[in-house]
Amino acid sequence: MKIHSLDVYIVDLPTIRPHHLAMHTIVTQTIVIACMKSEDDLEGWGEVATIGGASYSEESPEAIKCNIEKYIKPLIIGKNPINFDALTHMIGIHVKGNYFAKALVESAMVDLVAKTRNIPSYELFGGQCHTSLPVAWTLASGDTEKDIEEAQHCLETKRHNIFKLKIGKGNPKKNVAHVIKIKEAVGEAGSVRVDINQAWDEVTSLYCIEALENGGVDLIEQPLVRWDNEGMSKLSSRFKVPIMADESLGTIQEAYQIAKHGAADVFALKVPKAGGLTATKKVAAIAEASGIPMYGGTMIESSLGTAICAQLYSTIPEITFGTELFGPLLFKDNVTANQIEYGNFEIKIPQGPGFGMEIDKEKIKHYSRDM
Ligand code: MUC
Ligand code: MG
Repeated sequence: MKIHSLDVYIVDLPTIRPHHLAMHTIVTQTIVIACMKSEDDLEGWGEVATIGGASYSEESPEAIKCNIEKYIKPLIIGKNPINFDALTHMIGIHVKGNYFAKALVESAMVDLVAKTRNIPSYELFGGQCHTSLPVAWTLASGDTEKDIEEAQHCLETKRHNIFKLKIGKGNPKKNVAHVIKIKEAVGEAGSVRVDINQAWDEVTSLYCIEALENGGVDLIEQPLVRWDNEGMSKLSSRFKVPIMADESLGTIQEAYQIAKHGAADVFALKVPKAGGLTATKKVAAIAEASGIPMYGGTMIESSLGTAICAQLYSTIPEITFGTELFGPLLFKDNVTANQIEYGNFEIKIPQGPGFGMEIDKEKIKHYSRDM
């Protein structure tokens, strides 16, 4: 089998409500989709999501599309996608960084190969350890009463009992009070966690994390700026509440440095941050070897990207902090004919062939745009 073509689409999907993060408010979520075809016209589809153009990470959707078309695509046309790890390694020699772009290309290769063999993609990564995984919901409406209502609705409908609050924007003390009110309302029925998205300094972190720990919060995600591993290690050893690395944890080299310096208690995996599915498994191996529990993160992917992450996370035994693969629930519309299933506080891992999602090409056409 040979790769015959590779097309990349920038797709803007509307969300059901504004989603507030430290660096950006999402009202339309931009995903990048790739369609890879073999010479006999079989298709493999991949997706990565970005947040707020280039405001969350260096790679904007436009940069992903442009760099794939100009630099990555010519390297792989005519090659056999079954060698996806070797091809990713070869791409890495010619293209530095660009991890989201590389992850997108690798996911399309994996989908194509798995579909050709009529197997789920997770069989190419050692097979399944989980058929479903716990799934968090992010309360990010920006309003305490609305967030409490949303959390109670999630508990009543058995949709989610893990809640993440984005508290990197605005006054830290007010945000901590907002979180503690939500924890009081949810009580023992739910786990409340916070994501600061790098917005605090060490001094702010010291008093805020103490208050959050005393208020019953279960997990503190990325309080400090991504390069401050020294600060993250101090916080990890000072507090009982676990500190999780998200933006500071991307590549396997970063994973090794964090593990070596104790710069996090938990790893937030995300397939695009690492540069693909194979690289994410390698990050997971570093966590496993270091005794660090894992969490299945999201960049807020649509149904296709969620299936990609869910299938990969399903092959990792130590996802003990659950996942946050709620993306499709935040979108008003999706790009697949079938949908991701949720229930009993979990996401059901889609079955194959490939990532198990049937692409709705009309939807892609409808929501896609030029650069
Ligand atoms: C992040 O930083 O974790 C994931 C969930 C969410 O609400 O935002 C993203 C990004
Ligand atoms: Mg995060």
